[in-house]
Amino acid sequence: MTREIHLRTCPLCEAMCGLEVQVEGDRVALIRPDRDDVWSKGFVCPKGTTLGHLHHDPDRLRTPMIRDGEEWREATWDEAFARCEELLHAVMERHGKDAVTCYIGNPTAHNFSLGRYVGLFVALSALSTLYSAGTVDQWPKNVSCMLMYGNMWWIPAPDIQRTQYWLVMGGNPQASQGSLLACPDVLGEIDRIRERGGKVVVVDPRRTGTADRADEWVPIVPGTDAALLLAVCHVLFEDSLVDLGDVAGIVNGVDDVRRLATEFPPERVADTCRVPAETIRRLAHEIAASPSAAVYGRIGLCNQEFGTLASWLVDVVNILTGNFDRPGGLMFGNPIAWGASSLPDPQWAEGVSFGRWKSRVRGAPEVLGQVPLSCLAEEIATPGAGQLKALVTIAGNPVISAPDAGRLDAALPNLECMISVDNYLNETTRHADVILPGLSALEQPHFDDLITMWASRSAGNFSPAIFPPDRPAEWEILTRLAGLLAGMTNADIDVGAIDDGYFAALCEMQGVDPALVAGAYDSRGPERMLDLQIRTGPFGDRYGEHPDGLTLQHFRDQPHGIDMGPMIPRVRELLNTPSGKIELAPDYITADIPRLATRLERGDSAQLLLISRRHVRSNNSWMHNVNVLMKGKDRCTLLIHPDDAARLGVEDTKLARVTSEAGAVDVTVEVTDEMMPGVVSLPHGWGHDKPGTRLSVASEYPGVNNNLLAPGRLVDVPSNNAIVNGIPVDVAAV
Ligand SMILES: Nc1nc2c(c(=O)[nH]1)N[C@H]1C(S)=C(S)[C@@H](COP(=O)(O)OP(=O)(O)OC[C@H]3O[C@@H](n4cnc5c(=O)[nH]c(N)nc54)[C@H](O)[C@@H]3O)O[C@H]1N2
Ligand SMILES: Nc1nc2c(c(=O)[nH]1)N[C@H]1C(S)=C(S)[C@@H](COP(=O)(O)OP(=O)(O)OC[C@H]3O[C@@H](n4cnc5c(=O)[nH]c(N)nc54)[C@H](O)[C@@H]3O)O[C@H]1N2
Ligand code: SF4
Ligand SMILES: [Mo]
Repeated sequence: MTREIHLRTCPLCEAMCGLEVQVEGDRVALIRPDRDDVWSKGFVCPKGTTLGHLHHDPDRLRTPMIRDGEEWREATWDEAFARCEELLHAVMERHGKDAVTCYIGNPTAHNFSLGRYVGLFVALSALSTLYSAGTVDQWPKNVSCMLMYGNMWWIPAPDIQRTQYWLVMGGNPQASQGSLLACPDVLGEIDRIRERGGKVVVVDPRRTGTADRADEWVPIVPGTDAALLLAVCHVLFEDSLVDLGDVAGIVNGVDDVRRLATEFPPERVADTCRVPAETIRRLAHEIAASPSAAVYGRIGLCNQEFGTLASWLVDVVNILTGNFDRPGGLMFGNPIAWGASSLPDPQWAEGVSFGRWKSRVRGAPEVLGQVPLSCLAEEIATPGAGQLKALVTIAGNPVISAPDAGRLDAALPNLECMISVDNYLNETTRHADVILPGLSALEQPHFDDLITMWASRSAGNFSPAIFPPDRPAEWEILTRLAGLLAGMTNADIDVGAIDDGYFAALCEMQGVDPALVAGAYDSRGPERMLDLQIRTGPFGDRYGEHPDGLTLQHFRDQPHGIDMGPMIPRVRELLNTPSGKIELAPDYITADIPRLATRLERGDSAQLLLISRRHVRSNNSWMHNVNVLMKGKDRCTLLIHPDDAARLGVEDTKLARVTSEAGAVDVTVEVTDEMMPGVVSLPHGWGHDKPGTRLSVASEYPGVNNNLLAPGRLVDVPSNNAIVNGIPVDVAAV
């Protein structure tokens, strides 16, 4: 049989690797890296080569599913949407619209149509609350970027391809491939930094695979990075190492940071962080002395007790040392196709404020429009006016990924209506009334959107669908669901007309007359939107105004992608704060420093502290159904230092019980000196032992869900982000 070759970008993570997909008939025969991809140049990880397994996975849903008592039946799309209308409208009539909410999960950021249409869904559905994986992920960084630069999604990333010094805090690209830092082959970049005489330091409670590739590993007590970074600022001021460089004229609040940092000399924080004061002093001097340096923090700095302070201080150190908005420092991406998230958000037209409303049950004030994900369970389970009765999940598995996962799992059956837009019948969607499956990665086009906002280069690559589907794409599903939530009936909803309205609004935001460009298209949906994103982006043709500029057609013609060069200084163009300057010391954030000071008084935990980890062969909770990724030794183990293991009498390869105030799990122990004493680690994304799922491979390797241990009440106060790192636990032999 002849083999067709298709080139496409892997949509699974922020590395955006170029793949060569070899197809025989309707089967994927082989996937290997595309060595000529302008961005990834042949880099790939084991997950990327399994897109064919995902596509052919017999467990993957291809037909809508409707619950019939305890049974499921396959349904037509018309039947499924009719059932959605019936259920949603019944809840809205009986309990009002405030009884309906949605949960938006991580793959939304990676999916061609979900990423571009989730904004339409949110605007049109006009739900009063929504939950997302954001508050178990990067919400602290969203808060700090919103207040410092004026847009929550312009997140500056380390320019690791040009830096001479990289300080990695709470990130493990060896597993994750980099996050809020889009660059292929991050470990290769670490080697290259070192080859050109630079230095890489990893601050992490665990000696990770990334730390092994770096020059130095600095173990730190979970949740104490903000104290360490404030002490770094202290040293920068004390030793006259502050030099803002190019951004000197556009920064407010340097004196405020100086004043605040005075209170945090390294000697004051050293015991709490368990990092020697001289190490902190040396790090500050190394950052300041290097020709260029980039401090970077990721999930370990967000999902922790002082996530906002830590995320903010990462940027502060870069700014104070002149490593901001210049090559080799922290820089903003310059996407070829502007991301939907970079558009001005009408809710902030009058400026940003917090706590505009509070959650009903625990009274959590909203932050950037969301309350903690852990509120969802109690809002469903607690009777009274305003109780949630209907939930729409979009590409999310919160029964695994949300703190206090056991409570959410127990609460979901109380709903009168649950609709899931998802490709699997899994731990979460087993509670749904209707499941509306999306397309596989190979059934839809691809061109990254959000992620390019922090990409190391202005590169782009368009992937047409390999197996054109015979069913709706997710943008159509979302648009129809949003129409139903807006009170329309299926008969009233004209998905195409709604999309035309959306497209026209986007054109107007870009200063393009929709009537003039309408003729350029004979199709609707995200592909049309992508062409607009490219043509009105920084390199675009603006529909003929710049005849040499780019259009989507250029990417169709160049299947290995187009690279328009490295990051460039952009802060002056992007700044959107009321003052027009970088706000180095936003009051909202610095008001949290007293809480950090209290932490310094608290002393060491008598209990062990549990942190999470990732593995290169897992992807959050949903790729454990790919058999080729599951071979090899058990990865869902409790990592524990030999001294702790000996003290507690737990043994390698034997079971231990891990107990927190939220719950307990029994898990296999792995004794290793890669953990610092006093800290234990479990991977996140496991716990596939629930009945009623359709995950034939994953259920053979269930593992345990570490979010059964994460108490939902624990949040980083200014951001509402979950604390899933640094959870006090007891460990005992079973
Ligand atoms: N303890 C602990 N908890 C954590 C974390 C941690 O480190 N530790 N990390 C947190 C982080 S950073 C994140 S992002 C969240 C993730 O939390 P979630 O987003 O809730 O979880 P995922 O495991 O990514 O689940 C993705 C879901 O989308 C479905 N899916 C996959 N691809 C598609 C698609 O293309 N279309 C549709 N419609 N569905 C699709 C899958 O079947 C699955 O149900 O977990 C968070 N929770
Ligand atoms: N293979 C794979 N890739 C992924 C994912 C996946 O599940 N699998 N998930 C994707 C998603 S949704 C995300 S958000 C990114 C996350 O990307 P990363 O942030 O790189 O994620 P992790 O690999 O979990 O690394 C987090 C590190 O933080 C450390 N840590 C924990 N607590 C603390 C602390 O208090 N302080 C410090 N300094 N360090 C701490 C942990 O030991 C761990 O090494 O990865 C993405 N990429
Ligand atoms: S690193 Fe792996 S999962 Fe991420 S884009 Fe590349 S191949 Fe895909
Ligand atoms: Mo994430």
